[in-house]
Amino acid sequence: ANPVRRAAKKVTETLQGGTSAPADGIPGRPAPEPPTVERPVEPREPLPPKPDQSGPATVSPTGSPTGADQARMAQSGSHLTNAQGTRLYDTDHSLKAGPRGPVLLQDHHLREKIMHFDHERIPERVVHARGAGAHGVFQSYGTASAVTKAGFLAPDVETPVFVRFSTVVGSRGSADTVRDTRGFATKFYTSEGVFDLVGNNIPVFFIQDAIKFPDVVHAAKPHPDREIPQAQSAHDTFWDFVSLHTEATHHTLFFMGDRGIPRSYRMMEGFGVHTFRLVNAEGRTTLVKFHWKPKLGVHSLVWDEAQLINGNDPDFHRRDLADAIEAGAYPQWELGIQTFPDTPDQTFEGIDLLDPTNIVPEELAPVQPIGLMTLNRNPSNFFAETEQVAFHVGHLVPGIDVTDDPLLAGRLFSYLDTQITRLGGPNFPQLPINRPHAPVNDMLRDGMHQTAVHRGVAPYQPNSLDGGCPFTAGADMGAYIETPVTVPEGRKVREAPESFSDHFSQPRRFWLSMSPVEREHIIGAYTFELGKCYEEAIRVRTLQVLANIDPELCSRVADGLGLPAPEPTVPLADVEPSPALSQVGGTWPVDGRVIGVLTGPDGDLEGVHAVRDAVLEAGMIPLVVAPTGGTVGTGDHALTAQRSHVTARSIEFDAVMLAGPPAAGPDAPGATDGKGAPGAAPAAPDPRVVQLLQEAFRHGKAIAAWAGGEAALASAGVPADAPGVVVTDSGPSALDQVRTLLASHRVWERFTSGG
Ligand code: HDD
Repeated sequence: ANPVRRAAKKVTETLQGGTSAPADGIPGRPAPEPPTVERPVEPREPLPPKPDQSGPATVSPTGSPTGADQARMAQSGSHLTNAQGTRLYDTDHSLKAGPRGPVLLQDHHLREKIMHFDHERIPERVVHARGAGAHGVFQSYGTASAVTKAGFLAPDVETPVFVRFSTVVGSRGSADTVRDTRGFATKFYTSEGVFDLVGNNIPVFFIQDAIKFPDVVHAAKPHPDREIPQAQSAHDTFWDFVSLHTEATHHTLFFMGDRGIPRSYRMMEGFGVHTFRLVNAEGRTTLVKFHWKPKLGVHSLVWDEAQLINGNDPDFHRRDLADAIEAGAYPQWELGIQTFPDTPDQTFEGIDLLDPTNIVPEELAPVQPIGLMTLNRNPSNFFAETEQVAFHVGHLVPGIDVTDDPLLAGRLFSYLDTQITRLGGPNFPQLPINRPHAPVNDMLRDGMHQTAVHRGVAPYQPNSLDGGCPFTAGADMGAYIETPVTVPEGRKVREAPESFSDHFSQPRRFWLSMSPVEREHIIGAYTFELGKCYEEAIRVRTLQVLANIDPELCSRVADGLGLPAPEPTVPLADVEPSPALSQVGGTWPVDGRVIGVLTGPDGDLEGVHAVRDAVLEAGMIPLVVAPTGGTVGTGDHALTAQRSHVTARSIEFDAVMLAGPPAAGPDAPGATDGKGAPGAAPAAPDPRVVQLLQEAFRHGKAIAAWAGGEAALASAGVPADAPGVVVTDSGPSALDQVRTLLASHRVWERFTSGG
């Protein structure tokens, strides 16, 4: 059906027909290109029509080229060609000496095609290999202008961005919803050059000094002998390391908490982690920490759900992000800063700002919003954009400078270095996704994969042969000038400052800030992870770490492991909780939430139509589940089922609604048509529906039933009067209550003992 393929086939047939030139061509010249065929963009049921997906934008909102033209050039013209632009008439058969004869070595098309294929894969990222990206725009509020001269943070400036979210430990093909930290890296294509904010969804890090990065990563990666487990921290080497290296305690506690299993990339915070130094137009400096706050709130999966997802839909987060953007439910984050005076000791309220295992509670230093990011376009090509994007903490713009955080210092080396292996040479900034939108006039030359054709004869400074060009700029012309901070004099030492040695006060603050249900999740996570370790010594040592955080945490995990709980070896820190760390207790927008509506031929299809329309109206996504695929019902109320009992699983839905009597199970009489035998007692619902309801209930999801749908609840052991279970007389009224429940993310009352 593809018109371009049809056109190509026509030319192929003409050539094979033996004429020396196509009928519409001039002998000796290639046939003219057929007119460009616009491919229709069809909306995908049940999502609303997608926005323009016609390809990468060639011009940014500021009018500068995005570099995307180049990407299109690789696909210009409508005829299939080889890499040199010569048209091909057949790409399905090798050149042979007769149809059954040997393949000829002279088949240059075969050799080129296989050679390129053999080299299609590049090394995956050594960490953060698995990820998903999206384009968007950052709108500055201008509120940061007092503390930074960065042009993109001036009032009303819009800057194109590309964001890549990732897991850390797993390989490129690993599952999305593993327990792990998530990367949150943003590339701002500013008019003063590229600024990368390479952060995570957790505000602290495992190590205080970059020299420990290979250690923590080797410990977290699969065991080197058998290369298992994939994308997991629940194994001996990880817990061996973090129990010995107690500065990892805070980060470990964070990702044993709910932030280790986010519901969606759209519902994660992002943190720059380190303290950065901002410089304003007068040269005054301010220390800051960067925060991304999702408009949808910070929400997580529950562990049982996360594990089911990894089997059922390993691409869950990737799909969720792309589907939401395609449906027009653009995710948004506010960028904010915590600001601290740039004092010589670089501490705030006794907290060492150079120690990346510390947070500064928001109650002590509120996060001040400085702009809004909206992700509104999916990548056109995963490899060219998401895989080839290269972030670097040293991609800075005037007004944003680094501090002496020793973790940041090592990163300033590592990110450039890794691209040489991963992207095959030093010219990765020329790849379309990495190209700055500001004019580039560097004196970097040659190297692997050089695509620029430089002019002039004097790529050196100073020169007279190229007229002295290009010229260096001063501060008034937007040059990047390092802040002339005073460096403390000292001896050369391999040591950490004394202030880096408290590894338990901040973890204790985190624990005390959690709600009861979040604490249950943390206890469950430690019990699971340590229960997967073979070495008892590692479990015992970790219990000692937990004893130094909190006795209840330690004793509950010890109970689960069947081990005695040790006494703390340090005095328990006297710290105030930080309520901002808890994810439970608020209400948030429901945009992009997925509602599964279960029905069958006997269901209230009119009601389902009304619910479906109202769900779409509310910016959410309805998925109709019926016994089989295809159409449910007949006449005006007929509906298309997006999922059948074979393809549906609870994990896809944030809430489940039952519209009418449940379809009978496969063993029930007359079950094939979804109806019970005439006159027979109501048949037991399909066991897959029962399972779906049980999972949704166990995972704290809203469940609603009307028009007889409630009959399935009893079979699933779901009490009709349980919290978050709605039984009502019409679909729209059921949806109203489901919306209210969804605003709190989950029915928290259901989690009395973990989940
Ligand atoms: Fe890193 C990738 C975030 C410490 C070395 N890191 C990488 C990515 C993120 C982070 C989000 C993926 C970027 C992408 O999507 O392409 N890394 C962090 C944070 C850290 C951190 C928030 C601590 C605050 N990283 C860190 C250290 C080192 C590295 C201490 C080395 C000394 N990180 C790398 C790397 C990666 C990387 C090896 C792998 C692929 C890449 O850089 O481009 O260079």
